[in-house]
Amino acid sequence: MRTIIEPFKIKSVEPIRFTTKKEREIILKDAGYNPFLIHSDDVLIDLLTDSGTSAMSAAQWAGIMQGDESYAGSRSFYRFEEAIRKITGMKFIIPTHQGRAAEKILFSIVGGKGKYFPNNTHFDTTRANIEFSGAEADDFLNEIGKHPEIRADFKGNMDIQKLEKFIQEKGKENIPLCMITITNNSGGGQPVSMQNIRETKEVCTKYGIPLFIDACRFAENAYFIKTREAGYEHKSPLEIAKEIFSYADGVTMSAKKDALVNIGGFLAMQDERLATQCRNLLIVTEGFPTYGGLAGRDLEAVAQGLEEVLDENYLHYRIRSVAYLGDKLVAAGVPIIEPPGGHAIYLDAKRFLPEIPPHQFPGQAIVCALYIEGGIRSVEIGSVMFGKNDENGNMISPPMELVRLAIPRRVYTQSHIDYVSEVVIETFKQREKMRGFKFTYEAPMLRHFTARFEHI
Ligand code: PLI
Repeated sequence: MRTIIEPFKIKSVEPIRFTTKKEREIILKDAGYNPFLIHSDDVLIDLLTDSGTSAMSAAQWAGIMQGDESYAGSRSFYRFEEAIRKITGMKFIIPTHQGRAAEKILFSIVGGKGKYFPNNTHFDTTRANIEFSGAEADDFLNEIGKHPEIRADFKGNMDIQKLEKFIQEKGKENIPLCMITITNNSGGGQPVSMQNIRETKEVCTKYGIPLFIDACRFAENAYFIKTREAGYEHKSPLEIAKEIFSYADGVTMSAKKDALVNIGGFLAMQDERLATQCRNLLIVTEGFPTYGGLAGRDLEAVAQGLEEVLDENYLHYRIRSVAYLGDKLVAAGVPIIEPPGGHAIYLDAKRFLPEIPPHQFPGQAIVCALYIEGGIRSVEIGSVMFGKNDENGNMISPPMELVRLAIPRRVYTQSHIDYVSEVVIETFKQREKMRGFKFTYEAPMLRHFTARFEHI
């Protein structure tokens, strides 16, 4: 088979700045060993996130020029609405400035004390918005999804039995909606099968609970269904996406992922009463319902991006280029979540650094080592991000300790990725030298963004 090439030419380039190892040691120390606090000019390859970091196409930039900046009734809004409706079939489409703004509006209305929200795995902002409302966020990831070393096709699937048991225990009247996140970002960017989405919907229907899809990476999920689930191999990504959303009563989406833009999001639903409540809150917090926190030009770029992301050549390249990095690391013995996910490679910090216990943040130790070794910025998804303290101040760790290498869309070439694999492999070889960390500052919520650390 021939090399799978980037399905685009590069028209505009942005230089990256090289630093020395000595310089990076100082930079990282000054940032309290938290790469979120580093100046991006000091990063060589930025794999912190795939969110808002995509390269836009010439057609998207052309759309930027054509944006209609009218306060009300903008032409760009109607294009945005049509593009989302074509894929999701939702009746009510509400633009927001990013995904968490959609979550904030939704959970301010349906959340509150005594309410429960199940999901395969809540992303951190979703969990935070639910908890901020006073409600409880609960994860029901299928058992196989919790074992990084096991290769399976759909490790993002919901545990349907546990979900149903939970609904019976808590009472359907206390569960305003159920969510499913595609792909499952916090569990390794792993896809959810169509069958599992259908079964989740069946359980929801049985108890009269609406199903909302967190659709950040819906196109990548659709492509996994096409290549891994029987009966979908001849369907287009658009046809598959339409079927996915046919099981949903609502959608939240950060357009910063699979809409290939740098800012944007939306909330969409079939229920008019809920949509009216959401729009009323939108006016207070985001803006008028035909722009909702975005400029007309942003709405154009989202509409165009949603078309481009469903292109099969693009998705083939996208999924393969992430797997390319994963395959190189596995061949060198580096422990990762297998198989590679859709938008990122997740290093398994528990197996990478078995000597460093979760409360000493092995993931953070790897994140820091990758930066010093090669100027690569990654993010810990483990006890720093999701750890909680019990009443005695002891940390309760999440099931996995991971380091995410998120691949921005259409940004890095194969040689950048070759470089990344070399740095990760070198870091793995030197793992005996790595030490754990402790907090010197931690915020009460979403602590990973602003935390500061020192070496143990
Ligand atoms: O970053 P926002 O507010 O546009 O979107 C929040 C959000 C919601 N759901 C999921 C599954 C996400 O992955 C997500 C944002 N993800 C980020 C920022 C990431 O780095 O993965």
